[in-house]
Order: sequence, then structure tokens, then C-alpha cells
Amino acid sequence: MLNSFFKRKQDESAMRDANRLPPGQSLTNKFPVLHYGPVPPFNPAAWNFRVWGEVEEEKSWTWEAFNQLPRTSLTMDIHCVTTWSKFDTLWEGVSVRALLEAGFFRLKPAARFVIQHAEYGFTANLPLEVVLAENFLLATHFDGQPLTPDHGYPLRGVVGAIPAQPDLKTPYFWKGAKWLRSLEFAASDRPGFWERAGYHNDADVWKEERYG
Ligand SMILES: Nc1nc2c(c(=O)[nH]1)N[C@H]1C(S)=C(S)[C@@H](COP(=O)(O)O)O[C@H]1N2
Ligand SMILES: [Mo]
Repeated sequence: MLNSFFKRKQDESAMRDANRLPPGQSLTNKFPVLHYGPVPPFNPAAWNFRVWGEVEEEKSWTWEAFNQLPRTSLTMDIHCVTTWSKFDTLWEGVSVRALLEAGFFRLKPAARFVIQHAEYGFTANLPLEVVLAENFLLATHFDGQPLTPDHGYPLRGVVGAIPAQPDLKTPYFWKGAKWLRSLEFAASDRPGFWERAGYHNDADVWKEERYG
């Protein structure tokens, strides 16, 4: 117990020295669960995932079709606004940029922001360039396993830091919606659920943009 405390503090110092610990954060080896409201049920026969808004043509995938899309693995450090950081987390799923590059859908020139829409009306907003960057993924798996219901099964947005690419903009982890059902591409920005509740719209972990 005491040993694991000192081990954690040692690991935390190492991350700080490597410039991987943002201001005001501490290292956790757990994976806390945080969300508003209940965990929604998943019915694979009724589920779909849609892209809409400033797109040339709306697209929708069933769960079966979604699982046929090209897949990407990604290792990132994730930083929660409640001050925990978890390092080298492994995610697997679908990259929005890869979908666009492979022509699965096309954006209209007006698209500049992305609103993630999740079950029960939850939303999270990000600039388009963040969603198209390498550190944003539509994730189905964490650490080699399907997401657990608490962490967003079957699909969630995830965003974090890639240590080798320090120039990528890194928002806090709340900018990834669990139980994701659609991406709305928008010409103008609209605050999401937590942003309306007082969280910072940009949420840059290095600038410690926690509250608006
Ligand atoms: N659908 C939904 N997604 C959500 C939230 C939520 O309330 N509902 N909360 C966000 C917040 S505040 C955080 S910190 C992360 C937590 O993800 P985790 O429970 O997997 O750690 O989910 C984000 N995604
Ligand atoms: Mo959060």
C-alpha cells in the first residue's frame, strides 16, 4: 500500500521530468469513471452511427457496418479536468481523418466545428482540426478489450496527448463523448454539455483551461 504510494509518486515525477504531466494534474493507475446520468443500454440491432451537418451527403452505419471500417490503434496520455492523468493508454477504433481520406464521407467547405452527440442528448464540441488530428479517435476498445459499459461501450470519442507529438492540441478528456451516436459537422461552434455547465470551451490541458 505504502510502497505503491511511493511508486506512484516516483512515476509521477518521471512524467513531470519528461514534460508529460500538465500543470495541476497527478498520475493515477486506476481508470476512474465520470459522467452525468445513467449508463445507456446497447441494442446492436437498433444502434447506428451517423455523420451529418456540413457534409456532402449524410452517412449512417449499423453496428455491423461500423465494425468493417478501417481501424487505427493509438497510445495516448489522457488528462481529466478533475486532475487525474493516465499515461500510455491504448485505444483502438476508427479515425475520422482516415474515414475522410478513404472517401467514406466528404465535408462541405463550411465545416469548421464538430459536435459529438451521445445517448440521452449529451454533447461535446471541438474544432474540426482537433477531431481530424491523430490524437482523436472514435474508440471501440481500450487496452485490447471492448470498452466497458461505464467507459462508453460500444463507442466513444477519445482525445489525449501523444508524447512524441507535443504540438498537437490536447484538450481534457471530457471532450470525448461516451456512448457516441453521431458527429455533427458545423459551420459555427456551440458549447456542449459540460461547456454549458461552466467548463472551458477550449480546454487545453497545458494552459490549464479547466473552467470558462
Ligand atoms: N455521454 C457522456 N460522455 C462523457 C461524459 C458524460 O457525462 N456523458 N462526461 C465526460 C467527462 S466529464 C469525462 S472526465 C470523461 C470520463 O470518461 P471515463 O468515465 O471513461 O473516465 O467522459 C466524458 N464523456
Ligand atoms: Mo470530467
